[in-house]
Amino acid sequence: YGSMAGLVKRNPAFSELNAEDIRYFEGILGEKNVIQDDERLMTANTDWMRKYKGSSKLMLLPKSTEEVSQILKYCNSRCLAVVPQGGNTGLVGGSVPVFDEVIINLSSMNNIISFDKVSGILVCEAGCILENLIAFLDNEGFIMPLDLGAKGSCQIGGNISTNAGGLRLLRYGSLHGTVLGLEAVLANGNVLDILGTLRKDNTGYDLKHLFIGSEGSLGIVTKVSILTPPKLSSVNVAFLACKDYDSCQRLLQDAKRKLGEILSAFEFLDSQAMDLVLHHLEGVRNPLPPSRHNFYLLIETTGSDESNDKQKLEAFLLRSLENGLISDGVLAQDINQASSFWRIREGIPEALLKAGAVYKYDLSIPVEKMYNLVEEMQDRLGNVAKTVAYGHLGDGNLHLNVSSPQYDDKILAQIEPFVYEWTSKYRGSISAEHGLGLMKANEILYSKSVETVQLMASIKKLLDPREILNPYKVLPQSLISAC
Ligand code: FAD
Ligand code: 2HG
Ligand code: ZN
Repeated sequence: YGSMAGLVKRNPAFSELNAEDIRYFEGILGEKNVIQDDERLMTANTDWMRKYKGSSKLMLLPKSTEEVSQILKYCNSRCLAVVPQGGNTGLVGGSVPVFDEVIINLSSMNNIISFDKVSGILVCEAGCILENLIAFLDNEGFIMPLDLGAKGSCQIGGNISTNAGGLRLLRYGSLHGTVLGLEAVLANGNVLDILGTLRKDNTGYDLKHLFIGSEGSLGIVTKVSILTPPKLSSVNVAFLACKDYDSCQRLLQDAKRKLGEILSAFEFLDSQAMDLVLHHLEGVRNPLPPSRHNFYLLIETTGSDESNDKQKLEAFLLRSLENGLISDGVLAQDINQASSFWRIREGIPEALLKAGAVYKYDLSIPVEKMYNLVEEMQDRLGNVAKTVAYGHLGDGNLHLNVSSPQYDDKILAQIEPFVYEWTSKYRGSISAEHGLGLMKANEILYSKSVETVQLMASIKKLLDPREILNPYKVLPQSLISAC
């Protein structure tokens, strides 16, 4: 598998599931929402990369906050460990059990509760699939403030629990800004109602932030209130080629200045990422005339003045061609062409999966240093594995993937701890947007001080004293005490 599950030991303080537990859950949820079927369990036990695999014998599908509360209250009293699960698209082994933890999947809690057209505030249940929310809002003339390649499966509760970044963060900011409130069920079953719909509320500590990005380790998010921007009429997408990384950086600086308020995405991929997509994804082709380019950029603008916005982008592209920052480029002529450009960028994780084994690193690094790491990594790996680099350049977020036909400990030893040490040296983050999960629970000290991690552990202890919520994830094993 190439995962770290083998390095963790089951906490013996956790109880094992028995027939009486099953009867209790069937009593509160109804038989059809208590899943013991092998095939469904196999899917729920396995992560998107097929790299992390648990052996849970039970998945529960609650339909209401009250049911989540009853489940947790019971699990806490029995010391049964649980894994909150959304769309199971997480990339750090956080959404599947490590051992026999009970899976609590939120997919049946998928109702939209309210939408206020004046303020743009959407309130919904945590199990709503992101793409369904996007479609609902489109009908109302609004958009979600976040978008990501996994939108067809990921849930808003999962997005919030991972503090997902994605393709629009550059324009609309992180979920810490756009989530206005939420409802969460604590380990002991208590329901915390902080489902505010206010832009401004300074009455004491803003506790919703604890649940944004805590990866199911502090509570189960059941409802969400989120601020959505209006859908603007003019969206333009350009796909560009650059000869070197320095040009990509300079273009980013120019784009921020010259495109200003209409800039809505600035994504990059290197030639290895492009080759992979063209090779593995059906129907995807390079929109630029055949020629070898080292880097590609996808720039999107979103505004309200069709002719002005387009003119602005065209003038920017022309200038960039003239001053040599881009070596080629194409502007999408219609919505289908725009989607085909996005398909190239969003399809990279899928193409990597098809190529074989993949080691994923999701790093925040100062933009000017970012590609040095990729080059140093490729030098270390020689020809035993390939680096594939892409990401949200506009946010300083590099997705460094190492691709090889099979998982191999020798390759892993070339990558880690080098990648974490390098990131730490530049005061970067070893998890820009995917979280720590199981993969990086023991690596947190590369990005956070001992005092900070100790405070996190105290907060965990306060909210989940028996540590039943998503054990072995997020915080180092050494801080996880027995129940
Ligand atoms: P899951 O994978 O089910 O769970 C993720 C974590 O959240 C787990 O720790 C789980 O325990 C916890 N969790 C889930 N639901 C709840 C809940 N209701 N309450 C409490 N805890 C919960 N991520 C980005 O940030 N940016 C991207 O651009 C991006 N692109 C992606 C593209 C692809 C193709 C794929 C496969 C993944 C991508 N991801 C990206 C990662 C992933 O999609 C996100 O982390 C997403 O937010 C996870 O949502 P989910 O519903 O699938 O959660
Ligand atoms: C993306 O931006 C996702 O495409 C996935 O965050 C990144 O697969 C990855 O490394
Ligand atoms: Zn990403």
